[in-house]
Amino acid sequence: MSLRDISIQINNAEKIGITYHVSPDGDAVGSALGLLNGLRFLGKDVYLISKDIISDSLRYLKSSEEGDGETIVPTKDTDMVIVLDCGSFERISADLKKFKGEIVNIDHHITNDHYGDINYVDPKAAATAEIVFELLEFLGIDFNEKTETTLDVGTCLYTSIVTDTGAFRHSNVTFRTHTIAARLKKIGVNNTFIYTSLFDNKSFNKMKLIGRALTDMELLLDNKVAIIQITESLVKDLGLLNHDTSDIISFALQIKGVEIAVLIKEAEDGAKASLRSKNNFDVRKIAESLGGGGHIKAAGVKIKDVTIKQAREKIIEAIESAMN
Ligand SMILES: [Mn+2]
Repeated sequence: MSLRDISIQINNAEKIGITYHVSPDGDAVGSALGLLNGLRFLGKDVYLISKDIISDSLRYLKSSEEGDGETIVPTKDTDMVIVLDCGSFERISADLKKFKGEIVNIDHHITNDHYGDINYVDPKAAATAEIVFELLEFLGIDFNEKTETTLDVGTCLYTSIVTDTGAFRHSNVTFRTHTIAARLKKIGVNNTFIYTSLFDNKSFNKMKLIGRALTDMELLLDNKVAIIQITESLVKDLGLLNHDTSDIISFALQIKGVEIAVLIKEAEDGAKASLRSKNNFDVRKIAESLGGGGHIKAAGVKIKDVTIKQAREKIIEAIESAMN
């Protein structure tokens, strides 16, 4: 179904829930709140469904307080749920098992399994927010006009784009990405404020964790692979349970000659690993060989019932065989 047709379906819906993937990142939250605020401005009855509590670093987005982790099931009168930035039914931050209405799945993950009644998956979109921007235009939001609404919505969508493009540095950035960003800039979206809120906003202890993690980082396999390990005791020492580590792993990729960065985090029942690659090395394959998944340049895996040391051995082995 085309985006224009989807906009007509949305216009026909009476009550709409909007949700995203579990542990929502800046794209998930920005896309959802951008759509929510836009639809609300257009007079639609719309609300957020979220098992997750939206992280503090995204609280500057309008209506983010509605992501309080308390609305999990759609209300009885909901006839449509729009799921954004989520590749599979299992990963939705909502319980839709008993939902009888229409599920609209809008996403940019190439691995999306088309779980919706309506599916719109565009892997060329750097962020799901690019699709939401176009959808909102079809719905009647005029992004040429500077209003309180376009500014609020624009701040949400710009946040998504900055998040999923690594602040415009990744290879997923296209002409469309910059065009949308430029149009949002033109109506007054504050790129510096967004960047600062997202990245220059760390707690002192988070910075210490980065320091300790980097101190013990190792280079392996001809200095092409950087490995960072984070133990539970280190995280507990610094009072940083459930913190995000995506910014730590990106430091490892900044090293000259490093092709693959690995971050292994000790968990209660095993270890979680994130993998990133700088050029074209497919880390998704490595993650998949260990039971995980993701994208070519960013993937993850959870390995159960292992020590962090054993997890490290398994991952190195998998990388070694993938490199040969
Ligand atoms: Mn995304």
